[in-house]
Amino acid sequence: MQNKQISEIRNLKDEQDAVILAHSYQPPEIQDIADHVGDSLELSRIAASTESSVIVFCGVKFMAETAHILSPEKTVLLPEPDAGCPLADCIEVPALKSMQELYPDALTVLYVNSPADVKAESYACCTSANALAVVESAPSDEIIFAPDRNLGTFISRQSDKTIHIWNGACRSHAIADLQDMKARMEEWPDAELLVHPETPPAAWELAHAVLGTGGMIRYVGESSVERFIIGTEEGMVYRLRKLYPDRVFTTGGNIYCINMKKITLQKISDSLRELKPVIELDPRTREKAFAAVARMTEVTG
Ligand code: CIZ
Repeated sequence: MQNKQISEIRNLKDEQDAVILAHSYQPPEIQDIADHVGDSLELSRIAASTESSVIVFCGVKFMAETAHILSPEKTVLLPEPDAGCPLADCIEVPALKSMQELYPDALTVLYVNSPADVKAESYACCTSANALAVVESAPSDEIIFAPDRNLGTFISRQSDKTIHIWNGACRSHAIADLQDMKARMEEWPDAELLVHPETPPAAWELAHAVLGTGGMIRYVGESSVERFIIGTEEGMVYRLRKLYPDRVFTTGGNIYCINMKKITLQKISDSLRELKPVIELDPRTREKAFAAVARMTEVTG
């Protein structure tokens, strides 16, 4: 059954001149069928430069919206329209505007995990891969960082700027199970624990390194350590195992995002056949958000 679905997707992809992008948190079979697997920053850059006329985005809604903002002339498909992001949902325009009124000299740096209309009110977006670099390159010593409080705190500890942090969090990472991380470390005392900056500061204290997913890939590649405990969404363990078959990886903290698991092979195939659901944004919002998203893609982490 799976083989039939895979060959159907490959045929439809050619017929529709499509490229399949998958986030590193996607399930194994989705990562395997994708043309590119990566983090938000890598996938945004590919979406901006691809020559394919259709982009099938296997991730969550804000990621597909970001691809649409960068490539409005392409058809961007999100095979499961209900794949949302509770972190993105925890910020809305009126509340951000109130914070901006409170700190009129601050520039807003917005984690890309956010709605398009909020991006439109921000100076620049960032991902975990380049958050510090975006904050440092913003032409103000005062920054509003939203919506992830843990990433904001992580950045503020490395920057001399005054950073006002929004009180939002990723539901999966913020409740990382520290006891599970400790138990894995006891089982594998020679292993290194890598955690995501969306996890709480107490997890950073246990960890050997605090990194976004792209940073984790680089870190493992440059390390001579054999075993790693991965404190981010569990899909990342599959990605790392594929990239580094000579190393050993396990999950740490039981971090699981239900929204990242909503896309299936069947949904990709239906989406390609029917060319829907298409991501559309109000053109004014899209155009206004472009500057903030483009700044994100220009800054290297
Ligand atoms: O930026 C991304 O893609 C996310 C959600 C996590 C990461 O660290 O790559």
